[in-house]
Amino acid sequence: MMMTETVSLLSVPFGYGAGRHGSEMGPQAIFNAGLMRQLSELQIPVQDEGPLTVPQHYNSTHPRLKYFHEIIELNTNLAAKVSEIVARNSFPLVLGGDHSIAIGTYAGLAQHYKNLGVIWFDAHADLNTEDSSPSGNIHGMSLGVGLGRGPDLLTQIKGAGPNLKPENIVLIGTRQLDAGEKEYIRSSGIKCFTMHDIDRKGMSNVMDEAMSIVTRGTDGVHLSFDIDSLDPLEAPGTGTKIPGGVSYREAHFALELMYESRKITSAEFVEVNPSLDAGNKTARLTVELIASLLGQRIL
Ligand code: Z70
Ligand code: MN
Ligand code: MN
Ligand code: MN
Repeated sequence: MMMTETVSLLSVPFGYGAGRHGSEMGPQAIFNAGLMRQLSELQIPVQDEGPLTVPQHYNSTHPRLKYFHEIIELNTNLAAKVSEIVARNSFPLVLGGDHSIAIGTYAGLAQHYKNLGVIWFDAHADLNTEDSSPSGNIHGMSLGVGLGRGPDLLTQIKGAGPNLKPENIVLIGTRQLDAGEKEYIRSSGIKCFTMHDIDRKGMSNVMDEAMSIVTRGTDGVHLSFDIDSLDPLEAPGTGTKIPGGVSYREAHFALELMYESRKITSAEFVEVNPSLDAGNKTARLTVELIASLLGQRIL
């Protein structure tokens, strides 16, 4: 939380963009893990916006894009809500839900920020198109939509047009890319800090470079944090566990650096799936990570 006073918590209990069920229970798990207590310890004024109303399952289907219509409806509503939060100068903190909800979040942000920087913490790049997707799961396409990939999605979700610019985006924690995504990253110039880069440079240097990219010529910085960026040993409660991820300490450090920068203007935490968790470990971790972003210090 950096430029505004109040944090607006927006729960999005929606999981149709993921390949497995359960991420729709993420917000409840994060609340159960003590989110409100943590925020009150930090003495941050919080406005609980309550859970966003999510669409019923439609009968109509799209041949390639799973739950296409539900995702359009959800993200249209989410964009309106996020825009309203920014309009009253509050900091939007969106709790997913699967990563397809990023479409609605940045669609709402785009109504206020003309040059949004985006930090995308994720094992994946979420840059697939209808054609390059191996799964048809829209959470694997959500960053691409903001860049003008996936024309169907684009035209139908208000505000979700090609509002993001490749030079304003950094990926961090990447370790599983599909062929079409690799090609797009190389040709578009999106900065991608893979696990290899984190090992080689250290998280401190990676974050320095990342912050300088997302703040250059931008008017806001959104953090989109997929919990599967962490190593599955730390965060087992997520739908796609990819070994070799960001460590507990690296993640906390990165979020502390983002707090110190005072540049982050919105955030979302997604892909917590309590039905796959060990107890509520991953949700508790998410609460602690949110606390680091919002200024919690050891001393
Ligand atoms: C793969 C796809 C993905 C999250 C899985 C996986 C995408 N690239 N994203 N889990 N969060 O199906 O497009
Ligand atoms: Mn605490
Ligand atoms: Mn993701
Ligand atoms: Mn992911």
